[in-house]
Amino acid sequence: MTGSSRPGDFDAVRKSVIDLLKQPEYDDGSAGPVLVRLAWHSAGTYDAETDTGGSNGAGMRYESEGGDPANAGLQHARLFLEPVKRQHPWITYADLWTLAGVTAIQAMGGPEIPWFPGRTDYVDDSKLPPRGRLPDAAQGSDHIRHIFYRMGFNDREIVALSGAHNLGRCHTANSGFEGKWVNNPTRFSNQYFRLLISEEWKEKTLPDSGIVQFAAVDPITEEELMMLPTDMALIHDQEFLQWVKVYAQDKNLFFEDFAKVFSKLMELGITRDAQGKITNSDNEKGGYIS
Ligand code: ZEM
Repeated sequence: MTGSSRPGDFDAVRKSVIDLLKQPEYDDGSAGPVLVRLAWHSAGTYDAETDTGGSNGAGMRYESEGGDPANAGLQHARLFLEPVKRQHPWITYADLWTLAGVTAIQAMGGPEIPWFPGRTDYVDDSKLPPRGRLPDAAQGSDHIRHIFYRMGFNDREIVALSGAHNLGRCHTANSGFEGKWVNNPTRFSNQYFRLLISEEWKEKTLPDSGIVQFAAVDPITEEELMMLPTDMALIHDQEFLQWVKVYAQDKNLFFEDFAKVFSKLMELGITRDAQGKITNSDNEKGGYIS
């Protein structure tokens, strides 16, 4: 493990995150996908209308948010990051979780994502998000729009963000769904979009739970791959479908759009002054002060 660092040395933190990505005993051998999911769930509670939720505050450390069934499994991601926090105690959890997400994406072959520091770990009780703000995979395009419009995203941005399902897998114990979307789930690419269009996805009811997902056999590896009902909504909805087609054909545009929209996701609920300092959180109550 690399040595400790001076406050504000975010490159040292990035390096520590990269050092922990390889986890031969865990899932597909990488902590990367679950770190990306942690970053997304930390931010995806945002509601633009009431200006509540978002990554600032790292509220998932507490039961009210951490115990939301939607966040099942993310304790693994938080535990992976504990040694990094111990090594760089000056970084806030809210910065660490978001920085780990963007670092993991790039290390897995994805785009470089603009990331800005300054989140605090102060939880403002009046800004705590209620449960139920994260998407439900069993639903369709109306629900997807309801959830992501609430955060301030448009249809193109929704499809770009969904491309994160190139990474990782579903675990029966966490969500009830099972399997991976692509055959190389620790490599960031646009394969998810290509498979959505190219394969014939068949409804599949999981025998023990009765949960419905979609399945196809990968033509090359002959492995079974999966899609969630919400993933299928992206090809059944004509507005979404046009972006799925674009990203399936143009990996560079997908990477460009994904970098922008993931950066926007990490910044939800945060306002900054011209120097980049966060102006709407209470820095006195914990957090990194330069
Ligand atoms: Zn996911 N996601 N997600 N997602 N997600 C899972 C896993 C991962 C939805 C969803 O219900 C699920 C986005 C959008 C949406 C990742 C990133 C991003 C799982 C499986 C489910 C059920 C969890 C499990 O069982 O462990 C729904 C309904 C979404 C929108 C409609 C967005 C946006 C993401 C990032 C930008 C990632 C990386 C994973 C894989 C996690 C892992 O542990 O491998």
